[in-house]
Amino acid sequence: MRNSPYLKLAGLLTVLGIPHLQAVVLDVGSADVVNGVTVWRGVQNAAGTAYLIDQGGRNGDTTGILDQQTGQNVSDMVGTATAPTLYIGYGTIGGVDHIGFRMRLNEFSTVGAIKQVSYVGFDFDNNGAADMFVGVNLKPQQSTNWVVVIADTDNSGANTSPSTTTIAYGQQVNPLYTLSTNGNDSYTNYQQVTAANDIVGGGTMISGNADAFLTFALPYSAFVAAIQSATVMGPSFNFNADTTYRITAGTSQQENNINQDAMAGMSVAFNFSAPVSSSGNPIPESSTVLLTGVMLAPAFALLSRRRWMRPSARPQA
Ligand SMILES: [Ca+2]
Ligand SMILES: [Ca+2]
Ligand SMILES: [Ca+2]
Ligand SMILES: [Ca+2]
Repeated sequence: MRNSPYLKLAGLLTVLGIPHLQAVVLDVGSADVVNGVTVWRGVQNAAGTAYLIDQGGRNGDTTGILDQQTGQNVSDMVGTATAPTLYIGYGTIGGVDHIGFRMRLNEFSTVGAIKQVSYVGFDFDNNGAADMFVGVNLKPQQSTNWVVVIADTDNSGANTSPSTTTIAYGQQVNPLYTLSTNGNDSYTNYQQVTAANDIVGGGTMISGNADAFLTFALPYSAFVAAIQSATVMGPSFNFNADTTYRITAGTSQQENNINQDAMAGMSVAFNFSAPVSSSGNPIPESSTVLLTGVMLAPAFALLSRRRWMRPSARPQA
């Protein structure tokens, strides 16, 4: 095992400080588990004790089911103890590293019927304030044209709850990614939840009708560049594949806020996840191969330090 090609690669990447993602193809349309390997990992709650599932907050609702505020259950994020609301995935699309997200919505409909923006929010410095949002825009004028977006915050609001966001949609820190014209391609997917694609949740139908998986991915390099842009965390923020951060999610009728469903109440603090990282390490269902490789890589790297160091970094004899 110690001399396996994977460990050599992991050790090399560790020494060189290059982010290394799980070497799987990230299929946005795949089941959550494929051939026993978890592709889409259910994100855990802040305490790391269970899946992060949507919480209520409207009119005393505590279920998170049918709690969206504008009347469209296609925008109602839902989950149960065995069916996560939010998933994260890492891998390659077309040979390029991508990061992806999947959310479980209460009602499956046609792509054209969805008039929403679905956001994942990120707290990179763990201060309880969202620093950036990534999502899919399915606004009416774009209902057949899925746009994966990275939205900055303009820092004028607290961004600690859905009602205090200042999402600067017009100031994207990256260009819009117009990745699909039909909602189902290599980067975006919308499908009915079934037992076949919802291996962990068993095809649960929350509130009596079929649920939907909304899935999207974006280039990892664009994700990192946005984080390190001056308007989000700043170029000095050291982000790599092992940096941990917390995520949450929301749906909205507008690009610049969250007004339909949030992971908790609109006026209470964001319901963020347990720490995740782009290498997937903090998420328990990481594949054995990945975990083993990452855990052993530093030791291997130490043993092989001279061999794998860049020539310029080697101590001079
Ligand atoms: Ca909710
Ligand atoms: Ca909900
Ligand atoms: Ca349902
Ligand atoms: Ca923050």
